[in-house]
Amino acid sequence: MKHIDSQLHVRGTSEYVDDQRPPEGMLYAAVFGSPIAHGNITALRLEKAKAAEGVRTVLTIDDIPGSPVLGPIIPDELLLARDHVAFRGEPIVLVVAETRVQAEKAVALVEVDIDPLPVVTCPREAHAAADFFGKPSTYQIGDVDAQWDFCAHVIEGSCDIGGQEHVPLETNRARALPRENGQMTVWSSTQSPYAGQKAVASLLGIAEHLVEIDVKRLGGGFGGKEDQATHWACMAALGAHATGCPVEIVLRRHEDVSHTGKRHPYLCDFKLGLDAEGNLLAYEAWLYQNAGAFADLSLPVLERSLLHATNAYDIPNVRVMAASCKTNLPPNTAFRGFGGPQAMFVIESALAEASDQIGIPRDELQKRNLIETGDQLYYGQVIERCQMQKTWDEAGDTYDLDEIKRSIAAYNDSNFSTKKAVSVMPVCFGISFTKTFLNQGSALVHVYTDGSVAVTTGGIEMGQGVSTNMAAIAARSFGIHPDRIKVEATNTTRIANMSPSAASATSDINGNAVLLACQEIRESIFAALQPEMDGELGCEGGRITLNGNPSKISWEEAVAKTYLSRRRLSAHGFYATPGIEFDNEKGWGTPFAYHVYGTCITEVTVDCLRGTYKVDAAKIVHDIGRPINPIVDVGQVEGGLVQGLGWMTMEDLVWNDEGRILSGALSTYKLPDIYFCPDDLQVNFLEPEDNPPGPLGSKAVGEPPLMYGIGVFFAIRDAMKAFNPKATIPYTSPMTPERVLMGIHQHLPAPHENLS
Ligand code: LUZ
Ligand code: MOS
Repeated sequence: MKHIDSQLHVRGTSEYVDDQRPPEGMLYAAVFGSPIAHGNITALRLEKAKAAEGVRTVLTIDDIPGSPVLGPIIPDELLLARDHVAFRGEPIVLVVAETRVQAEKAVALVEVDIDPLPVVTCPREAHAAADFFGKPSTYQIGDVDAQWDFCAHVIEGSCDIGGQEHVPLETNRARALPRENGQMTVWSSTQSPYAGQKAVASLLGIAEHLVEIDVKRLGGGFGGKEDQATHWACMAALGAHATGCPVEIVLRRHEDVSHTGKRHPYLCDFKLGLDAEGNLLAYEAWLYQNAGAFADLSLPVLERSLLHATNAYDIPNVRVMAASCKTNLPPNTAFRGFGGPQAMFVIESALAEASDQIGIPRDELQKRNLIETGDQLYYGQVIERCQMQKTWDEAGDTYDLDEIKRSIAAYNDSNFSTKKAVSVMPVCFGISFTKTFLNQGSALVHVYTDGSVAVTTGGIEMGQGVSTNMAAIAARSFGIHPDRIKVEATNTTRIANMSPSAASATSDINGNAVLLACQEIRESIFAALQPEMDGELGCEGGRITLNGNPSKISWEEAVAKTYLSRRRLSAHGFYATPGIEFDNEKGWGTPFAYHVYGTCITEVTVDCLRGTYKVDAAKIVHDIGRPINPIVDVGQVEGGLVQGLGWMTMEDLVWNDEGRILSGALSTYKLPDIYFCPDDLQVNFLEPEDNPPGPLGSKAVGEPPLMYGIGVFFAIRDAMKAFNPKATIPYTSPMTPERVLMGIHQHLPAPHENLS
């Protein structure tokens, strides 16, 4: 079964927020953002903007009828700044005009005076000033301090990890339509319709049931629309409220980059203790998160970092300390992996450093310390059904790692200016929202009397294929062809209080809710048939089965009979993930329903004269449980990998000391494209095995593959060392070609010395 949107996408007929025919009289909004990163607003002059052609209204915080306050965890943000700005691009004024260009021209006429304040862009500086969101926290097990004396090797170092811009094809946008009795309908490109509903209601000072958020699909989210799509839904709703007309706002790429947050950059320190054989005894890490100007989701992101500090390794003594540091960058936010990737980069760096200093190959250190079933992680969870070693061994065997190493060694012996290297990257990623209460979801299933089916869930289709999965689940439950199922837009009037589509858990939570709803309808149908059909009933191949054998009754006949006997053909399913509990303060419990495992072998060639590189191969063995749809899953694995490769190599967010982004356009912020993708990209799944918490035994797939991309950093690093063994290469990402060149050519031997 293909992705159900694939035909629409290829033909360009899939509908997004601004593809619907504009309602009559629709106006367009644009935002004026702060021209500097930090300061106090002393004057705001709007006359010229108000007088500009086509302008209907120019709005400030004083025009907000309800509460201007936003913030999912800490209510510290204003939709429009009042007297203080904390990042460059922070929205101050909303202009509503008859066309988008008129609104943008009027924005350019807004005048503001701001008394500048000192700009902080470095989290260590914020840390020194104790300028935090929340308070720094520590998760630990064992006694790290008591271990160092017993370690044969104690390794220390630091990492400087770059952020990442989400770059969804569809930038942030929303369209709001005022309705009778003060009601507001908003079409929003959001991963979190309920967050949008709540925020619009509070902004307008009305009850939540008066606000309807509708989402057909997104052109990509990647976490960037988990919380920060809310702002644009609010902007559209504010404009619509003020004018009484429908209002749309669509950000241009450069606006999207400057008004919204990104993946968090982190600065980190690590200390790793090993015995003489390379067994890990103790690990300590300090994570300084660059949170940006407002809290947004930084604290839950930091929590996920705290829960992924040892990646796939069993370490008996662990202490991880983390602080969310306030800086004058746009508020950084959710991004595929949600803090996990940064923490994993740190432990992989520590292992690379240990390998350099001790002389044991990195993959030997990794393999020796992989987690196993029954190991207790440092936050209390005991690992069940561990597939870590299995994916590692299968990757090594399937792709013949030994042969790869031999041929790379031979290549490097006979080539001077280009060098090859291979890395192995294990991934262990926890599935569930770390805020336990978010692990709930609902589905509404209708069966019409012709046997066609409509499914609504709280899951957002953002390209990842959740709709395809929902259709497959309902189709399997009713034993009918998936083309009999329509997956409806996600809408807050059909599904209440939904969690964001995030944490890789969307198919799990919503798919289980679909199963429960379908089960209720099946029981209703079976009850209608039971008087005449005595035995075990089921649905398969478009028919009702009796004791496992096809009966004469088709699905359509059974549905018609159920209707005529006045039994239900609609049901609402509610699912809450069982068996999880976590004390966020103590950092102890069982936060995850399960973990996803996998191993990626990455091969690179580095041109050591130019600093450029090529990813020759990425070969993955991934644990997927019993897949609902292997095509969708392979797509997620490949996409996650490439997004991770981009994060580690070319996606370079550069800020100047004034907090201005210097790589804020696609001309300066380089994304991986089809040419950058590994020539040889292979994805194999482990032999299917039921994952009890997943719908139909499946496992979540959205985020874990991103972290396979981390392997490329260490492969490039090894190739650099093959060229210049004396190079000291810092654990600074992304590993751009410039960094490769600078790294290789430090400590280069003088020309008369023999390089080898
Ligand atoms: N969002 C969230 C997430 O609110 N909580 C999480 O634990 C999470 N994890 C990954 C991605 N988004
Ligand atoms: Mo996310 S990082 O919105 O799962």
